[in-house]
Amino acid sequence: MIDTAVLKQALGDLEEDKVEALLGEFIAEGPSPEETQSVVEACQQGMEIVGDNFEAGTYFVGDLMYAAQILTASLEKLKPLMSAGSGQEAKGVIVLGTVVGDIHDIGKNIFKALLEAAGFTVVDIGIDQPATAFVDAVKANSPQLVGLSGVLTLSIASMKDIIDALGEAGLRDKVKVMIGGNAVSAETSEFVGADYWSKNAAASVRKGLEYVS
Ligand code: B12
Repeated sequence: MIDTAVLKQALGDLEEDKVEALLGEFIAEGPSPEETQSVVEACQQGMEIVGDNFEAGTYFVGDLMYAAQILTASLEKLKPLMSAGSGQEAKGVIVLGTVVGDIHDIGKNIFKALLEAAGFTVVDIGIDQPATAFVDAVKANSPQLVGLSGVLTLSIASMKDIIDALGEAGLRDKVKVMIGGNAVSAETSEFVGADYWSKNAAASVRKGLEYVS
C-alpha cells in the first residue's frame, strides 16, 4: 500500500521520478475509488508544500509550472480509477469554470472528470471567465448547477461578482452555486452567497448528485 506521506513530500520536493514510481506501484495494486481519492488528496497536500515554498521564496514560478506538470501527468493516470458514481444515465447539467483573474485549472479539471464519471453533462467554459460568460452559459444550457473554481484570494471577489450577476439576470434561484478551490472556506462561501463550498472534488460530486436528485 502506498505511503501517502511519502508521496505528498515527493511532490512537494518536485521529485518527478519518485512520484511516478510510487503511483506506478499503487496503480498496479488495482486500488478502489476511495483509495485513489486519498492519493489525490495527498497530491493536493503536496501542492500546498509547493505553494508554501513559493511563498517563502525558495521556489519560483518555474517550480510552480513544473509541479503543475507533474501533477497533471499523475492525475491523468489516476482519473480512470476515480469514478464517483454509476456514470450510466444522464444525471444533470453543470456550468463550470475558473473565475476571472484566475488561470488555475488543475482542480477544476479533476472536479470535471469526476462529474462526468458520475453522469453529469459538464459545460466547461474554461479559465479566467467573467460574470457575463457564466450568465450567458446558464441562459444557453439551463443547468441545475453552477460551479465556480478559484485558488487565488482575489478569486473570491470574482465569485461574488458572478453570483451577483446571476441574481441581476434573474437566474440565481434557478441554480445551486457550488464554489471550490484553495481560496474557499465557510466564511468566503457566506460572503459570496454560494450554496455549497468544498476543497474535495469527490465530496462535491456527491453533493451535486444530491442537488439534482
Ligand atoms: C500549480 C500552481 C500554479 C500553476 C497553475 C497551472 C494550472 N494549469 O492550473 C501556474 C504556474 C500557472 C500558477 C500561476 C500562478 N500562481 Co499558482 N499555484 C499553483 C499551486 C502550487 C497548486 C494549485 C493546484 O493545482 N492545486 C491542486 C488542486 C488539485 O487543488 P485545488 O485547485 O484546490 O482543487 C481541488 C479542490 O479545491 C476541488 N475543486 C477545485 N475546483 C473546484 C470547483 C468546484 C465548483 C468545486 C465544488 C470543487 C473544486 O477539487 C480539486 C480536487 O479535490 C498553488 C498552491 C496551492 N496550495 O494551491 C499555487 C497558488 C494558488 N498560486 C499562487 C500564485 C501567487 C500564482 C501566480 C500569481 C504566480 C505569479 N507570480 O505569476 C500565478 C497566477 C496566475 C493567475 N492569474 O491565475 C498562490 C496564490 C496566493 C493567493 N493567496 O492568492 C498559491 C496559493 C501559491 C502560494 N502559496 O503562494 N500557479
